[in-house]
Amino acid sequence: MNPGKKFYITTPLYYVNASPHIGHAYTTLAADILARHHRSKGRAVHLLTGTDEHGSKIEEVALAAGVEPRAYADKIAAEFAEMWKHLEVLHDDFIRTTQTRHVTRVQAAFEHLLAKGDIYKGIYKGYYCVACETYWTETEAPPDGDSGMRRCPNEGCGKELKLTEEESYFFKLSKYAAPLLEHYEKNPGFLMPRSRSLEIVNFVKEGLRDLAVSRTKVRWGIPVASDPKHVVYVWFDALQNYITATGYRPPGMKDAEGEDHSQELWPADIHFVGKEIFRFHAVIWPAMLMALGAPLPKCVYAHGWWTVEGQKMSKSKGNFVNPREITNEYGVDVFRYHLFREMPFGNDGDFSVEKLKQRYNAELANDLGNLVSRVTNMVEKYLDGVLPENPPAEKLETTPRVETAGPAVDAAIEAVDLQEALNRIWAEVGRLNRLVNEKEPWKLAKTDPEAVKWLLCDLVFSLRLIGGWISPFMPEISSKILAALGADGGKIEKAPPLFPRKD
Ligand code: ME8
Repeated sequence: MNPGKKFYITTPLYYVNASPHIGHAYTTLAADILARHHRSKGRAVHLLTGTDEHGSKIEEVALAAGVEPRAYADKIAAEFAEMWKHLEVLHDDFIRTTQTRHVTRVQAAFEHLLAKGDIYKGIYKGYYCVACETYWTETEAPPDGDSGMRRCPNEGCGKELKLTEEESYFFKLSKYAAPLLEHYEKNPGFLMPRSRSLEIVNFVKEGLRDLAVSRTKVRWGIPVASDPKHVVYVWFDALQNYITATGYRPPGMKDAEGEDHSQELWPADIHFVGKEIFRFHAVIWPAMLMALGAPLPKCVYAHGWWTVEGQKMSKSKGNFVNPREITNEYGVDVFRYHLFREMPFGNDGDFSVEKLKQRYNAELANDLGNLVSRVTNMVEKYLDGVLPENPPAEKLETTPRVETAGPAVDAAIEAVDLQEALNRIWAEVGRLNRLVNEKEPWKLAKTDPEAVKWLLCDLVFSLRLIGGWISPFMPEISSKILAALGADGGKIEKAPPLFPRKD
C-alpha cells in the first residue's frame, strides 16, 4: 500500500430536494466520529461528504418551486454545508455533483466505457421511481390487486411508478455478476454488517441485468459528451463522486481540473450508507470500478433507519426532524451522543424527544455531569485545586482498571460498533460513581486526609481517560471536562454544570 495513503471515509451524497434531517445527520456524524477517532490516534484521515444534485427528482421539485434546478441545488447544498458546521462535523471535502471537477470525469469515464464496449446503446422499457431514482421491471413491481397501479417495491417507498420507454445507453452489469460474487467471497469485510450482506449475495446470484445509464427524458444531468441528447443516469453519475473527488483520471482522460490525489485516497476505506441504498453501493458501484479497472473500496457499511416517535419520516406526514430542533434545546453534543447510544449501528431505531430527555437527565446530567462536578468540587475544597505530582502507582487503584477499557473502546469504534463503545465508556463512569458513593470522601476528609488525596487523584486520572474517550462523540463536552480536570496543567476548580437539568 502507498505509505502516504490516508484513511478515506465517505458519506452518501444527499439529494438536494429537501433540507437536512436527523437521518442525514446520523450517517454524517457516524463518519465524523470514526474520522475523529482515527485523527486522535495520529492517523491521516480524509472525510468526504457532499450533495447529489442531478436527475428527475431535483428537476421536478425545482420546477414546482418555479426556480432553475441549479438555484434550487445551491440553496439546499448550502443548508447541508451549514448543518455539518453546526453539528461540528470536520469534513475535508464537500463535493457537489454539479462541480466541473466531477462532471468532466464522469463524462470521461462514460466515453471510456463506451469505447471499451462496457456501455452500449439500446431501448429501455420499464418502470421508474422518481423518488428513488430507480428502474424496476414488470416482475419486480407487479400491479396492485385493486387499482392495477404499480408501486415502487423499495422498503418504505411505495410511490407510483412511471412507465417509460426511451433510447438509453446500457452498462454491462450482467458481465460483472461472477466477479462480484468472487469479490464478496474473498473479502468478507467488504459488505457490512454481515447480516445485510446475504441479501446482496443472493440478489447477485440470481444474475444481473444490464443497467440503463442514460436518459433522454430528463434534461437536468451530465450530458453524454459524444451524444448530448442523453444525460447520465443520476446514480451512475453520483456514485462516481467518491473517486472523482480524489482527482482520479479515468483511462484516456488527460487534462482535468484539480490535482490528482487519488494515490493518497483511493481506494476508500469505508463508504457509509443507509440500508436503502446498500444495493447501489454493493453491486453497481463495485461493478463500475471493475469496468474502469480501479481498485474497489475496502468496505461498504449500511446502517439502519430511524423512525420518529414510531412513524416513518415522510413528506406527507411532515415529520422530518431538523437537528436544530434538538440542538437548540440540548446542545450539539447531546444530540450526537443520543443518536449513537440509542441505536445499535446497523439496526433500525426510533427517535423520541422523551427518550433523549431521559438519557440526558440520567446518563449525562446525573452519571457524567454530576461526577465531574463532585470530583472537581472536592479537589478544590480538600486539595486547594492541586493534585499531588507523580503519585506513586500503588496509590492509584482504579485508574489502571479504567485504563483497560481503552482498547475495547478503540476496537468498538473501529468496528463501527458505536453503541458498544459508549456502553463501555459508561460502564467506567458507573464504576467511578460507585467508588465515590462507597468511599464517601466527604466523610473520609475528616478522618483520613491522606486517603482522600489519593482517592481524588485516582478519580481525576480516571476521569481524564473518560474525557478523552468521549471526544469523538462529544468534542465540546470533552474539552470542557478535560479543562475542568486540569488536564492542561491548570488548577482544578469546581466545574460549571455541563448538563443543566431539564424538567
Ligand atoms: O439516497 N434513518 O440521498 P438521500 C437513517 N442521493 N438514515 C437516513 C434516514 C433515516 N430515516 N433517512 C435518510 C440518496 N438517511 C442518494 C445517495 S450516494 C452516491 C447517493 C440517510 O438524500 C442515509 O444515509 O435520500 C441514507 O442512505 C441517506 O440519508 C439518503 O439520503
